Amino acid sequence: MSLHAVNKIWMNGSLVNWEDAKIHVLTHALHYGTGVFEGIRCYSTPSGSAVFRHRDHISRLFDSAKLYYMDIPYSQEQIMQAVKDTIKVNGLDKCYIRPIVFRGYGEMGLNPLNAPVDVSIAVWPWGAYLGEEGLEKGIRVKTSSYQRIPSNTLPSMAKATGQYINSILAKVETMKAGYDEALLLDSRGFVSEGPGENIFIVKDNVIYTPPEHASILKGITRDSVIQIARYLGYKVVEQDITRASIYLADEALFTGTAAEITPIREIDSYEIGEPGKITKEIQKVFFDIITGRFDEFGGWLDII
Ligand code: PPE
Repeated sequence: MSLHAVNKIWMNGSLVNWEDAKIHVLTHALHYGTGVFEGIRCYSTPSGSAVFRHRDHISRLFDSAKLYYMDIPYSQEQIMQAVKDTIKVNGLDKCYIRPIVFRGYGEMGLNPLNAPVDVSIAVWPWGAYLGEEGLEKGIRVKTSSYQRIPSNTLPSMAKATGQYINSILAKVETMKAGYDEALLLDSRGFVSEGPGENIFIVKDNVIYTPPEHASILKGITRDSVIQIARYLGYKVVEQDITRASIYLADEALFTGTAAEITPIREIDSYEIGEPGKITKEIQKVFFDIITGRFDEFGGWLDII
């Protein structure tokens, strides 16, 4: 990812130069992981650049902040406007957007409540998260020996910076074992999600995905795929999924803002195969929606 292609970053209400977007080493969030963030994509459409499911992402950012006792000193509308301003000032027609709300400099120790709440928004060009070839041909996934953090330990609904060290351990472990991406099980041993993606499987033309209680982040792409699949006439079931049923799936795919819709062609030592019919159908509709060529879900695009 070419971060330096970008000139300006929004920080606490103003657009600052790239090289000035700095924080102190005694920033609370650096020491204790007390930050919450979003990953959003902006796509190029015939009506101009459009932020995908903008309101839903910003509203999840506010929910994550609430779970970590942070009051964001801006309204959702102000943050949405700031996102648009940041994209425009950098002259990008499509990009990845990373808003972050974090406990800043001013107080150390485990009580974060007196540390300031800082907000910044950066954008940068970010291509296929798991590679162009992955999007087309599917990726190889391995179940991690690390479990997804149970939701009575950390709220999986929150997209908090500190929670991502769990994802990072799983990701590095599986990369070092020669795979493209990890799959995490929940503390009960059921399938949860990838380090930065939700998972779906297809069996006998029915689509399955783990429920909220399987310690997942409730992905916005996950929700989009559920809605698209139902629109296409498929049955989608949110239920606990065992390891074995993943191995025996007809099709499997990861969803996420960064990963978009990435087919899975192998899990552990089991072959799932080339991207299947339903995966390809959903992928096509998704890519038509985000590029403004599918009116049915046009409301998901916030033209800037
Ligand atoms: N689960 C996790 C743990 C997760 O981080 C993401 C997004 C998802 C599911 C999918 O959620 P959604 O983007 O709303 O469909 N992961 C973000 C961060 C990736 C990164 O490497 O950084 C993302 O895709 O932007």
